[in-house]
Amino acid sequence: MLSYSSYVLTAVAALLVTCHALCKCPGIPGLPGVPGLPGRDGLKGQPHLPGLMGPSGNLMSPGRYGLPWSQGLPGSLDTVLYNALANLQERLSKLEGVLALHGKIKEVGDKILASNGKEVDFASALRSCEEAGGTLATPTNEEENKAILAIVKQYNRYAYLGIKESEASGQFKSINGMPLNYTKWHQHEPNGKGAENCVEMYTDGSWNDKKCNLYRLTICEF
Ligand code: MAN
Ligand code: CA
Repeated sequence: MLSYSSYVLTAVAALLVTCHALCKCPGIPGLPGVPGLPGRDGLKGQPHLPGLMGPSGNLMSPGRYGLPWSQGLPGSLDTVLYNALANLQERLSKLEGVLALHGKIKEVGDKILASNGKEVDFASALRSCEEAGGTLATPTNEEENKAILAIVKQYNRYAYLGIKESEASGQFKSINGMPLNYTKWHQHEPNGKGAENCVEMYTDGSWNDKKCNLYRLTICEF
């Protein structure tokens, strides 16, 4: 199944290609990301980008000021693109609401967390997350740790986190290579001394270094 972002990107790309073909405009600068649009603000705690507010605090109307990514396009197309993005954002926000209502996703900051409910070894868990376009959930602050914990509690199963011990230094690092600026080790952990290279989350949210070949809940972040 395609992810939402794939649909958004495909839709925006299709629009831009169409506009470009229609107006033979001098060139469309790259999309810097979707600007904040009016309307529903996403779920609780979901930050949104600045929004199209002019200096007076009024909504910047499409076609009047020009959207940052549509410079050189006539105002009418500006409006078309603006409306298309606003509709997509509204639609995505509704779908996120439905999925959250059904307990299928948790949103924390810009991350979406989800589990397939499966307990597998670390490599298989990571593979499933990557095949779905994400990675293993890796808490980088207390808020994210709590959101992952909510899923651990939902399934009442320990989960592997996206953290591994590096062969060379014996230090635990995020699987994206970043150092751990936030940790939630259980008392006396990590204690594996090189023999426990993965990390599990307990049902109280604390962490334990653990062997990688056990069966633990898969929780992904997107
Ligand atoms: C087991 C393993 C270890 C853990 C200790 C804690 O031996 O789960 O990873 O550190 O229990 O007592
Ligand atoms: Ca341990």
